[in-house]
Amino acid sequence: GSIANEEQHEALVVGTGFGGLYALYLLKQLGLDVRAVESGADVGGTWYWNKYPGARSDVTSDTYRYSWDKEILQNSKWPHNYLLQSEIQANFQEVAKKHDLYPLITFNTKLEQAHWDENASLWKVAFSNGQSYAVRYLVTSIGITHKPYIPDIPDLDAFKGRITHTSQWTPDIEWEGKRIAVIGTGASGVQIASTLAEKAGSLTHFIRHAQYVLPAQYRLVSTEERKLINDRYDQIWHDVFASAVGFGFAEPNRPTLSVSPEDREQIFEDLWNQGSGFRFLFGGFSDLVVDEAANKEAINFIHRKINEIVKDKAKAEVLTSNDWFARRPLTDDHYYERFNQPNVFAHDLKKAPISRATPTGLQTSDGKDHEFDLIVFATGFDATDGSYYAIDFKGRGGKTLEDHWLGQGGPRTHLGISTSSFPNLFFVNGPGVPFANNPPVTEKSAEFGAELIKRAEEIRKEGKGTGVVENSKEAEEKWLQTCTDIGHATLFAKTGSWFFGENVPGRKHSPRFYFGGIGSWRKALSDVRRNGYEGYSFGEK
Ligand code: NA7
Repeated sequence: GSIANEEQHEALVVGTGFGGLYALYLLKQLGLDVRAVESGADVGGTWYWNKYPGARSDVTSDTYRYSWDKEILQNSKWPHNYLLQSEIQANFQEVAKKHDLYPLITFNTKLEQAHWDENASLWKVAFSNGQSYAVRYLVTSIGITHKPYIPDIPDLDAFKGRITHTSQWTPDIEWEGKRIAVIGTGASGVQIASTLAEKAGSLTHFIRHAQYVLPAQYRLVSTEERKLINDRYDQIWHDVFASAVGFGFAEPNRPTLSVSPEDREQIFEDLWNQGSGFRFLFGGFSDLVVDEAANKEAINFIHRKINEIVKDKAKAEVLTSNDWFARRPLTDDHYYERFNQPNVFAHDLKKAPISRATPTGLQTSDGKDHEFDLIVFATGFDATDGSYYAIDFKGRGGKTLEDHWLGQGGPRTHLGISTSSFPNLFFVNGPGVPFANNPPVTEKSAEFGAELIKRAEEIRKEGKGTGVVENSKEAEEKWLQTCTDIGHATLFAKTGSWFFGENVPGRKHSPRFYFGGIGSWRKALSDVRRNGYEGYSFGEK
């Protein structure tokens, strides 16, 4: 039944980052009565929250943006080859203003509950501000890295200094001249450690798994270069959407061992000088993430660089990884050289893990007390599907998403877009979308959801059925199998990370992404469309 303060709308979008803001625009264009809720105080999603010093994109400025607004694409200003957090945030604000999206968004408000009402064929949703809606369509774009993960450290409350997680950084945090601990060496940990080290009193990077960090080669983009990019934009996006990883650089079809050692060294050197971890991993050779011998060549090259840059051999050793170079590649211009400062330390957690916190810092298992004013957790997120478990979702028969996903070993979706038993629920960037440059993936993901909604509305209005959209169990099992098979053919599957849900203790190893690339995912989407939305039912009579 309906409750007193329940508002009726046709559709609700949850989240206003890359995916949500575009989904909101698309549903508004369809003429639906649509609203959005956003837990932050402004648009931007991940880029609204992650304001830590050094937060920036490591995808180049030309393709780390929307492709669909040609006017903004041509005119928005980006002086450098990478975007700072503030620049990305400004871009979101520009889009939201131009397309009149602000009036549709309720800020500082979380979706807390979403229950499917079988009789009414509506989602009954409740928010942290006490409001509730009944909506026919629910589109979630709640972020693949939203819910912070902070490991259990005994006695952490005893620490008298300041504690923060990278995604919870606020500008009032004093750090210049302070003694700082950074725990974690993912994209966030490397960026923040490199930036804080510049003006810290001292900085210790606590490293459990060292990583491979490639330079960014951050620089100004000249007017001529920008004009060339603007002129080529149609072609750039065409290539991005047909490619594997979608970053705008060419993806050569050249195995690493097909060239001579001298040529290989030169190619790696050129990639190093061009900048970007993504380019290094995907823009030089075709097989670095699938062939062990190829991967080893890349590893050896980077090890040589670390040894050239880092003068202190003991520090260099801690910074040197023994794992495959098959996690999310990292990018930073100054990370390794910071360790040449006498006040910057690399602590090997494999040798001496943190045993507990003390009022003045952290104690490691070798009995050493490390004193700090500030502890930064760069320990990542309960990523991808993790964002969903914070919300009380109930689908058909009261089934929870946690049951449906974790209860069966991991999330399963049809193409990353939807899941069975949860009708009229559309994920933007759900588990099972391609691992690739994120903005292009969110666009195609939002567009496919909007397309299914459009089709459902047609069927309902023509009286041909209820218009309730749901994918079959078989369809999602098949996609999960595809993601598993392709994932297991890569070294990503052998290198524990959030790509397979392994960063959160207790989770089973199961793919969170499709590693087959954007181009072939789009082909799968268009095959579904061509075959009358194969795998989907629309409540046809
Ligand atoms: P990531 O990539 O998940 O990195 C988390 C880091 O935290 C990683 O180095 C972990 O070490 C480390 N970690 C996690 N738990 C612990 C404990 N208990 N002790 C020590 N170290 C720990 O998160 P990010 O925020 O950097 O990046 C997430 C994505 O957001 C990123 O890829 C971007 O696309 C945006 P491990 O290597 O597992 O040993």
